[in-house]
Amino acid sequence: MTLPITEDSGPAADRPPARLALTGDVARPARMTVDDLLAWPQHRVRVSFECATSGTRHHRFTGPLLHTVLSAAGPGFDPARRKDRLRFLIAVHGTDGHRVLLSWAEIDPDFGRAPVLLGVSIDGVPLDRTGPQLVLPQDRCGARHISGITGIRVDGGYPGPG
Ligand SMILES: Nc1nc2c(c(=O)[nH]1)N[C@H]1C(S)=C(S)[C@@H](COP(=O)(O)O)O[C@H]1N2
Ligand SMILES: [Mo]
Repeated sequence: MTLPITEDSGPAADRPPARLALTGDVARPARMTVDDLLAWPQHRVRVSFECATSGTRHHRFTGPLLHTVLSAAGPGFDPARRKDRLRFLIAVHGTDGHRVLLSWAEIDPDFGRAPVLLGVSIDGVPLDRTGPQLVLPQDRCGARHISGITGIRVDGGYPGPG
């Protein structure tokens, strides 16, 4: 009797590559896969963070800088005027609805210089089916390390007071 050839049919193997929608005040909105994100210079980082529920966690990530990827999309500020960038927000959301807001200035090399990555692998495992993960080496808490990112929206229209 011939047994059927069983393929790797785990949930990850069945899924198509995850896509991330880059939208908002950018000249070139895009839908990107983890494969697309490999086109940028890759950084590697070890992070340790504390989780309120599961204690200290350690991970290795690789991926491009968030600032590099978003800059290439052409955010709607005048790059020559540093002050013009300060009203921009970056909203990042994951498949499960977990959401985080960053300011543009936080990751801008002229201001906060936070080396935030769009992780494309975690602990040596590619994230092409799960989607990229936000990596914030400067954070003590793990909560902003959003996994399964489905969307990033750049928003320069935050209304000021009055
Ligand atoms: N999409 C998504 N990412 C998330 C969360 C979440 O609820 N949804 N929780 C965060 C929290 S609170 C922590 S501490 C880390 C935990 O990561 P780890 O358990 O995989 O180390 O993931 C973060 N990323
Ligand atoms: Mo957490």
